[in-house]
Amino acid sequence: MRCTQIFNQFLVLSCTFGSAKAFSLSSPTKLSKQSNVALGSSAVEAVSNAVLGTPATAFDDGICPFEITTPIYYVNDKPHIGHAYTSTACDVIARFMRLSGREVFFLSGTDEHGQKVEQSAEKKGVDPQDFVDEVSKSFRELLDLMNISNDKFIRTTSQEHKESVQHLWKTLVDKGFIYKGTYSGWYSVRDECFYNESELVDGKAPTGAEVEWVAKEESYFFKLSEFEDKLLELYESSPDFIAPKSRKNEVVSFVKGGLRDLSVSRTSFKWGVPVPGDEDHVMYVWIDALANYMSALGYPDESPEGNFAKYWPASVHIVGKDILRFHTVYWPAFLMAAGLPVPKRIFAHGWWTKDGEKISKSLGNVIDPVDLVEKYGVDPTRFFLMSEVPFGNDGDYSDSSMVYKCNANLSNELGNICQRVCTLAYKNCDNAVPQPGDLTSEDESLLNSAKALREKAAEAIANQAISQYSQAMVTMVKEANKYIDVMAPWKLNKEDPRRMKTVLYVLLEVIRYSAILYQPLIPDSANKILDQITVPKDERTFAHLESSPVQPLTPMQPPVSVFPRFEIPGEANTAGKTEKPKPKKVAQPQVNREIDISQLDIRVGVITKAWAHEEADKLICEEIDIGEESGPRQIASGLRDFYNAEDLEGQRVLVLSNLKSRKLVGFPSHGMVLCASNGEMTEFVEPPADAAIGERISTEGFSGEPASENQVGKKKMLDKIFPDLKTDDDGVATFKGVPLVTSVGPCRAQRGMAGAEVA
Ligand code: ME8
Repeated sequence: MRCTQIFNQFLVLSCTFGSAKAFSLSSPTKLSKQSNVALGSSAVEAVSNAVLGTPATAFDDGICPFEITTPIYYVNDKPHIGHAYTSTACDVIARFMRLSGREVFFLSGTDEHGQKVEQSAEKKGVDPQDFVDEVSKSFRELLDLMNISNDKFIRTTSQEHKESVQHLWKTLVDKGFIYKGTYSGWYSVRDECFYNESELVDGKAPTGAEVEWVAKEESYFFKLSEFEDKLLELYESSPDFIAPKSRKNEVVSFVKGGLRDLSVSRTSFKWGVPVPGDEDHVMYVWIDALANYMSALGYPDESPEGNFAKYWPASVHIVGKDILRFHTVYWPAFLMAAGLPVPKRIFAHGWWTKDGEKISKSLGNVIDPVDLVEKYGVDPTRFFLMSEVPFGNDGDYSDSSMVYKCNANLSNELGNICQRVCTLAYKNCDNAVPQPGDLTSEDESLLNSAKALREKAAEAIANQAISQYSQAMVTMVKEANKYIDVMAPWKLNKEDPRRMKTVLYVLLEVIRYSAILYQPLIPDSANKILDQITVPKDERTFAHLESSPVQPLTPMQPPVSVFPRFEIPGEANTAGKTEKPKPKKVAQPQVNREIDISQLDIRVGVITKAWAHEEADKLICEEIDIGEESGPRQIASGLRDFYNAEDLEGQRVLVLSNLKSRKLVGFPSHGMVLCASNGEMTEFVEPPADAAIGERISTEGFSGEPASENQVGKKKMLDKIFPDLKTDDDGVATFKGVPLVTSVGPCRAQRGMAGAEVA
């Protein structure tokens, strides 16, 4: 009721103020139409740019300037999926923070010194500087490719960085934390890490890397042993310093196990930052590398107008779990020793494997992000990496999980709803955003879910729970898809065009909320959607969610498809399709073709209306949307003993569509709904919830165009095909034992009825 009133008020105001710049659907925030109108246009702008911030946490007040960093990557080899992963995760958080109105410094870069890099250059017979110049470029290209919005790319071979790290070194010397001694012990070049004898496993580093014995070498030491208690105190007083929480114990027990002073310089190779005043030594690569987080901000320039004063301490360093120790033990110890604040949080994410195996060159299973982007595009790759596993957990890459995820959540859900809504609005509302009427409780409920989305997403991002943010987005779009199935605006066009316009307007608003909030994850696609629904480019921040609704009567462009649908690995039926598949009406010649399920045209459908047949007591009459331009089909099914007609609206079904229309007790029925029956019970065979309406069902090994309606009847195809259609032990519908599938998974009897006949 309240919403309806405000909507009416909006309509009045839109007459008075022409474009009706801003209105609020029962907005709980201060950014309402009334306040904007009263404030005048410059104030409106100020309100739109207001800092919303993100939810305050124990480690971040939610409004201060925000430094986020990737690890700086070694340039011993070209980038792989792991580097794309960390960079994308940081990018999602950085973009989210910026859209929330926060000032962000997002840093990435390359770690170019050390023995590992020196050896790689030697192997190639190239001068180390030329070598690092070349490889560092490939990391910058990776960031461009993945659409990463970093504010700076730091290279540790740059002069500014070298001077900065030398200043840090001198500070540590001045404060009495560095002394000269001799070192002997185990060192792993691959890990660039010293190991105690007790840490070795079968003569190797605990990571599996080879180790070498460093015999009595002059070295500078950092007094790490003095920081045992201070570090434990830090972990105690800042319980959120190490995340996820499950990682904290391993760090605490490492520190409790006793810290020995750390060798921080080497004389046996040259590729590093020279130790000030003792140029026979180069600094240990980790002291050099960790300092990048401050050198990029201009450290040691601590002037109030500089970036160091503004952004340090960093809000969060995102790192792989392999380098947690360096970031949670050595780094805070160096900083405490130098009298500098420690970063607020270190988040260690998990590790990607491929088909269950560690990714490594020797196994030949390295995943090249360039290949992924070529095959799937930037946004689907970003979406998959960010949503497949909770951030912090390990993940396994396979092409099929990539395809299933992107087909389900992007193409079939987000892409599908945008295209359906934009097409309907464009075609039926004079190529423009429709003018809405009064809202119903269903409209309000959907709009309220959209309004609640920012808070949910922001809560997740504030805690680096990136997959939770993605899940909140996916859930919103699913809800919108349910709403459109139930509201069936395509039907309202004839029956109640005013209501159709309201439904489409509500959907456009929900798409606007979703696309604005989707920008951090899939920036290009989200902006394509916003272009289509006519959202001005300067009204796409989170402050505009409440202040700048879609403007009725704004001209729209002809809709275009945003997400491709990918072929399931090993199948060829849906390759490269970018549009919702449409049932084919024209049949192919059937010369000498064996009769099998491929001659049937089985489509994913949704029941949009159902009622009991007035005369036949077994029949339910249905209208079923199978994605046809002409609108839903009418079909009658003998289901009254098993279902109530009034419960069936929104039910997803499989429709056998290439059957001739025939009258069933006077009702023209065009097609058949597939069900599983065991003689006693009958239940629908359902497509996966994420399958696109109109998608054709396929069965591996049985491919081909469907037969014409005539041929299906004349050749009695159903009699030949139905005996081989059964559900398996899991209730999955099969033909000759091969599952009936959509691009997002198999079709199953509703309650899992096993061994049943399907017809
Ligand atoms: O460690 N799965 O650089 P690096 C997920 N230079 N993430 C992965 C991954 C995988 N299979 N492989 C790599 C270094 N990563 C140092 C860092 S920071 C001051 C110095 C990601 O090239 C992950 O984030 O080995 C890991 O921490 C980072 O790449 C390491 O990159």
